[in-house]
Amino acid sequence: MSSRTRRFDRAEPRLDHDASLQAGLVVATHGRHCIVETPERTRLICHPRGKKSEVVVGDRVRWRTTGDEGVIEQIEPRRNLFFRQDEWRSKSFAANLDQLLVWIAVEPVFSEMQLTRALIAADAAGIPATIVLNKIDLPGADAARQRLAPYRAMGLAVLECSLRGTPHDTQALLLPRLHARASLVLGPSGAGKSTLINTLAPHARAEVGAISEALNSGRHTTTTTQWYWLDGAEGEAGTALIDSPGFQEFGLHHIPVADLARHMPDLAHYIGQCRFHNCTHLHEPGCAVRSAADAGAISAHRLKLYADLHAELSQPRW
Ligand SMILES: Nc1nc2c(ncn2[C@@H]2O[C@H](COP(=O)(O)OP(=O)(O)O)[C@@H](O)[C@H]2O)c(=O)[nH]1
Ligand SMILES: [Mg+2]
Ligand SMILES: [Zn+2]
Repeated sequence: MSSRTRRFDRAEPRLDHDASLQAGLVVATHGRHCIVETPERTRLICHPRGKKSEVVVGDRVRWRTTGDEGVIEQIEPRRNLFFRQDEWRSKSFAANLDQLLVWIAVEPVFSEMQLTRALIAADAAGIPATIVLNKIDLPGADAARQRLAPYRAMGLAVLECSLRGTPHDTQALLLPRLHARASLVLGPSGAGKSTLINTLAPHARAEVGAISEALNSGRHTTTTTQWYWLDGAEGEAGTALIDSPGFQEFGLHHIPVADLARHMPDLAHYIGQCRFHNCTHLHEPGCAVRSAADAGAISAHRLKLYADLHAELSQPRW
């Protein structure tokens, strides 16, 4: 897919090299401050230079010390950037990701629209996605599983787990998927994201807690994005989970409406077969996407999500 090679370097990183600068990884952001980790794994508070340069978790940066703190002078070019584009603002989640882990649960019942939005944004950013359905110990597990059937059928990895179950099973299931990758954990509040990080990275969580609390005025809910190394991952090429705060809205205004179907794999499979090359798959004759839906090969609900998103992205923004 051509979008896989597209780059989103919105912060316009500077490429010039300055030997007096030190390398670092942005592991948390708190408004204008961020926490940078050195290659030796020490962490310090840094400020980005200038008003425009926005650093995000996962950014590789070059920085210099000023007293106890640091100033970020350069952001290395990003391999990818996962962000949403709401009507009036763009919100970056994290950069340089190997995977999006969409973390949903049997309860609270997940929104398929939010799930679809996250998957479209990931595809547009060239980031592979895995869905994890948590809390399969609860009675609604079968219904949740059925709602996820179309996602499995379109080729996505859909895992199931219960963090209430034995931690060992969860680790055996998840660790091979996470190994040596940086995974952004994204999902609704209450789905078990904090429980996941407590299970897989209890040590990292405690460590990050102290420095973050100082910046975050002691709040315990996730209000900022945080990078966690998994325990025991040192020397193993680095397995990391990135926890992010919840969101109300997940705008896709950065996706051209004509590209929408291309980022939905179940629809994308048919788009080359429509009679018209610029088919919107809403009403044209000879539409292969709608025929596939009529034949049951695309779920009616997914086609409805597509139509709703198409309408949203077609609205003039001014
Ligand atoms: N029944 C059940 N409850 C779970 C499971 N995983 C997490 N929980 C509970 O779900 C609630 C929300 O979890 P939390 O990790 O705070 O969710 P977050 O908002 O996504 O960070 C907590 O009370 C957890 O104990 C699970 O697999 N099964
Ligand atoms: Mg949480
Ligand atoms: Zn069509």
